[in-house]
Amino acid sequence: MNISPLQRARYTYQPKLPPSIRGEIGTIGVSLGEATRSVANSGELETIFARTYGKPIATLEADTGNADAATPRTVGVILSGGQAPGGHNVIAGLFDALTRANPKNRLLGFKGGPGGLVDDKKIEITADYMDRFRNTGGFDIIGSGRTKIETDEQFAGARETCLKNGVDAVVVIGGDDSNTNAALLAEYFAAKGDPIQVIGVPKTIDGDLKNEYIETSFGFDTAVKTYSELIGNIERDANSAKKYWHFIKLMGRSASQIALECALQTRPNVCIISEEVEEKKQTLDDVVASIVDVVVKRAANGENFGVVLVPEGLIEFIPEMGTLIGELNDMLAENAEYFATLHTFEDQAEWVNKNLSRDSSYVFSSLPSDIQRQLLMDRDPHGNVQVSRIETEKLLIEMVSDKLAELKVKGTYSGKFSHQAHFFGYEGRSAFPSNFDADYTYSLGYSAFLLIANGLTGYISSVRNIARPADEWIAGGIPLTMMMNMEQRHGKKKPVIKKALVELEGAPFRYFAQHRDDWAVTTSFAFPGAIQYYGPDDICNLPTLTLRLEQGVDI
Ligand code: FBP
Repeated sequence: MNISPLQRARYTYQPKLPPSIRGEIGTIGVSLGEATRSVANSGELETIFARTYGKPIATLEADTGNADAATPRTVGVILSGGQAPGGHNVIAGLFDALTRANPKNRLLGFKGGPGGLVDDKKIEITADYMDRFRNTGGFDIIGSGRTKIETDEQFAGARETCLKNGVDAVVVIGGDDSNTNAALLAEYFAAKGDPIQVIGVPKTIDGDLKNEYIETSFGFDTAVKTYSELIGNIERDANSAKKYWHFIKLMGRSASQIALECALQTRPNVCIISEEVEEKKQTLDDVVASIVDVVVKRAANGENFGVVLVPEGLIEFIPEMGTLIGELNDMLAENAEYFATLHTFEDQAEWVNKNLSRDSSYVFSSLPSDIQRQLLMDRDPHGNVQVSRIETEKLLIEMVSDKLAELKVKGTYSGKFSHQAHFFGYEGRSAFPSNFDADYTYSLGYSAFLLIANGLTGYISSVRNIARPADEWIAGGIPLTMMMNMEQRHGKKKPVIKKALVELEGAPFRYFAQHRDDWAVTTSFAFPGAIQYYGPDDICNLPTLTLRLEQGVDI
């Protein structure tokens, strides 16, 4: 492996821990609060999670003692879903806590995601192996995957693997769907009477796995800083050449958390927020009209350039598109076998058109054929449409161009609309974790072991108060069932962790809404530059603006 100077330097970075978990492992205990309830559908969830529902919130406490800390343990770990910067440090934190508790403890890494647990594909993570991945991006230490453990055979396979290898606890590092899986696994082991604990860790660049106790998912910080660097560079390029409108689609699945944070950091001319589009019931034409309005106003000032940010999930939030995608998801789930026999796009489109409702069929037919094809592509293993593969930025460019051409004929617009399309997603998922993510993830992994050592299962590792310096962080665990509700998936109601979408009443959106009209017409671009790993705190260690605005910390 070629090791860059930065990688070599990062190997020696020592991540910070919350004060309550800095002492000897055997001195760290846990205090438990009141019983908890799920965010909704408590009746159904209490039945599904008969043994693990409603546990209390756990806080890790220094100097309280834990007599079981040094009990020999074998822990398994899985990375699940899309890459997010800091995954390696979760494992490093887990490894360090586990080997400090008892040097004979073992850490097994199940390879390629949850499928590795089901099929018993693993490696033992040794100190030397671990050291090659500290403070680096990517998930290549053990790989990741999107397999969902859902059939009886898969649950039985996971159990067999654990029993065979003497695994006492499994740590699932994943997003909302993967942590739902962790909760189901914890319940399954409890129902079988196996003393195998399951602890989740909140991962996803999307920033949509959060609540009062999980203040952010790891990876969001590094990803948004990476995209903001790139957007800022494009803005400066646009402001220099003054000839292009750049439409930039940003990853984030359903939530616009990434787009909003990037807008706060870079002050583009337009940033669409899907949640607002849904709230205002804006049609695709309305969204296009709002962009056209800005293009026309800037053209009137002689500025035929600009930057538009588009969250990748937008398409699902436009009411008519959302209905269409919902119908397609159900239809493709219910008729998967038949659909697989339709080999040409023409046959697929014809079948789909026949079976959609009248309105959705009209919407489907009115879309460019590339977008139609993208809407029919495979769903992910959780039944979601893969929004990263739908070229919404190109759809918007096409529709804005058409509208501007009409205005030109009417004589109400005389500018020039040259455009560039971009998609930023994968660029940010495996970057070297920022200092924030390196510290946060190491703390999450370390806490995950402490929850195990304190006998808990069905929890997600939590580190709070993170808009402030690590010296003020609070470590603990949140019961997974507390974050759940029931939702329609694959045509059936399923327990899932509720996604945290952008709140229109929240401080980050309100700040954006106060400033966006200014940013639209008066060029106000901001250039955050590259993530800095070494230097003063206010350059290297600041959390996201979202976190600071949410927690009332000065920005
Ligand atoms: P997770 O939810 O698993 O963290 O993945 C997030 C994400 O990066 C989304 O932003 C994106 O839509 C999706 O993964 C892309 O998936 P894939 O890596 O399978 O192309």
